[in-house]
Amino acid sequence: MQHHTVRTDWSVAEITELYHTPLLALVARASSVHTVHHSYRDIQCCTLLSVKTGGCPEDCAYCPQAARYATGVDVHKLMDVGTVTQAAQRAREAGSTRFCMGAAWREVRDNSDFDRVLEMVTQVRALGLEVCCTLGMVTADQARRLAEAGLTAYNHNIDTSSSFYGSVITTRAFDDRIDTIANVRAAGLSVCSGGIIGMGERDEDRIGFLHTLAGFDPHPESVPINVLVPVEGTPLADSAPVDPFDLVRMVACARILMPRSRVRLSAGRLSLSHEAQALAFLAGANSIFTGEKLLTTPNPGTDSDQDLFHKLGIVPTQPYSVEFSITESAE
Ligand code: SAM
Ligand code: DTB
Ligand code: SF4
Repeated sequence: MQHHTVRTDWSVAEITELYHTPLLALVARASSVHTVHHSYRDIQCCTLLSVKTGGCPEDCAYCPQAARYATGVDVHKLMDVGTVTQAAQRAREAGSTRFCMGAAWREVRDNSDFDRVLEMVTQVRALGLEVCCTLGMVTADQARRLAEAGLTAYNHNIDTSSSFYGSVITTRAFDDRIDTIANVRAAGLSVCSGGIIGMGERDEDRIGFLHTLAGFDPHPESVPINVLVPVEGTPLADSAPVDPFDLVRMVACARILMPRSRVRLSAGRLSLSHEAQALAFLAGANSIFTGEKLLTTPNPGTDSDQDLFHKLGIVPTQPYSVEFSITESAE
């Protein structure tokens, strides 16, 4: 049956047709794919921590942490291991099963800071959490060392289509991102890669973005779909707000194209009503970032999310059972 097939050979024409499907029919199809591979009760809660903040040499037009934009972000050198493990412990107590550490680096360097991140990875993993890092570009050897330290997944977003990429970032190329993702995969790590909508991209760019992701073999296990959080001082500060239905459309397409992946409703949830988030869950989103803050920008707090889960009858993935969450049978 079509729904059981995981394909990596989707054509641009097929994805274009999918993308332009009337929304309710698209959501209905995504929902039927979702229930084959996942359970609606299972939404993974993840916690982000910026372990090294601001001062980044890159020019990503959306990013509050790029040194060249005056965004008022508090620049902070790499945190101590103890501070990070305490934050991970609190995240676990608050119900998170995955802890994601972000650093505002262009790339990882083989220095004492990297050694410290490796130690953070080992200690957070020892708490029984999935551990993800997003540290910029990595070599094959660095990815291997992260895997040896106990890392579960590495996040490296392609962000948008290859053709729109240069309008958003000029200090590195789309293919650099692809190379890092290949290094991560070669190290046996789980891949987390997605992107952002609301940066002025056209439908064709969203389709191209989905086409690149759906063409990875295997697909990224984790696909974050971010809605741009416009930050004062960045070139994209005055971007037009995203229509929540566009987010739902992207989630539904991601779910249909990459049936087994965890699709993460990531940045931008503050601009979404509970109803819009419910529709995104119906369309196949099955993870959120919880807690008051993403990396540097605000996020709905625990009260709001617990209220949302309660209203929808969602039981977040339980701590300590994370190994089983992806294979859990459908309802
Ligand atoms: N420096 C590393 C890198 O670029 O890969 C890791 C950190 S970076 C902040 C991680 C991701 O956050 C980016 O790839 C981007 O997709 C997302 N992001 C950053 N700023 C954002 C914003 N204002 N709104 C939505 N997503 C954002
Ligand atoms: C991802 O795709 N979104 C998260 C995570 N991966 C690292 C980061 C969102 C950051 C939003 C802007 C900020 O808070 O600085
Ligand atoms: Fe630096 Fe990452 Fe922000 Fe780009 S997205 S400016 S690489 S921290």
